[in-house]
Amino acid sequence: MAFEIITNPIRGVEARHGSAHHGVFDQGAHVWAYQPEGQAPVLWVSEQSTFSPGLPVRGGVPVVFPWFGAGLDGDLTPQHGFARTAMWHLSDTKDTLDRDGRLLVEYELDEAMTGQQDSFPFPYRAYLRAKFTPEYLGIELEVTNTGPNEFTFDNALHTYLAVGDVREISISGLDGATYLDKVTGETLTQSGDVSITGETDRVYTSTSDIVLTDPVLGRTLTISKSGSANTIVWNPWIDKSAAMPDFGDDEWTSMICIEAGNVLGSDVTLRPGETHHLKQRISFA
Ligand code: TA6
Repeated sequence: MAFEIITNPIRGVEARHGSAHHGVFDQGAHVWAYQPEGQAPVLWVSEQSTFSPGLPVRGGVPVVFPWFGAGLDGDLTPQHGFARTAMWHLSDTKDTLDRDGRLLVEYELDEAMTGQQDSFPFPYRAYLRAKFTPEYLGIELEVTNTGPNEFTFDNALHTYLAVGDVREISISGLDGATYLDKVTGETLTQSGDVSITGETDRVYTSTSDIVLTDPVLGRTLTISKSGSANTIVWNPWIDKSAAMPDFGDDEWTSMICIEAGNVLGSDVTLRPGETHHLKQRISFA
């Protein structure tokens, strides 16, 4: 068995095998490290991130549920829902790191664990499954309506990817997709590949695979997904980075968020007993 239960900085699962390094925090079922043997870290975590109970970790893959941002009407807190700061239960591990370099963890959350949130008074059961392999990181957020009434929710896997220099990357796969530009408020259509030349905060309507080309790291990642109507692309650039206490002023050059999700007008409605699966796979092209 190559994984261990850690408590520093906060409780979770951490695994090292050779130069491979993977980690998940119990808080938020928050995947924070994925680094297969011989690879540079794939996920980005701010050096200024807090690791305090109840505060979101800045980086890795925050789980956004049951609302995105402040919700469709802009009146919900905490930002991006309560799942990323809730204590999830580690319900399963499958560790074959010593044999084939693979580790699977499963976390569980339900309304009894987070308490009935005034803003989300519905019984549910959620699972977060993360599969660490030498070839890919697969993450799934599964939500089941265990109550008598239908409910509607947003979700997202708010993935922070490490890049050599965000000004040099290219993101393909969104050509022709419409997007909400949250910086200007405009709704536009993507033409060609996406490059990052300033604060970028876009919610695309797209189910396509994304290819992230990083000439500085000399790496190409493919980000595929299912159960996801949206792809969200975010880089805070200079001013927004400086305004966030848990984000180093110069760190914006080393990250890009490429997120799978169902947000804004693409929220998910589950009738009693129905289940939704949101999946994202990050693989080496
Ligand atoms: O997914 C992009 C976004 O919605 C941005 O607007 C920005 O707010 C980012 O999420 C980070 O949000 P957070 O609550 O983690 O600071």
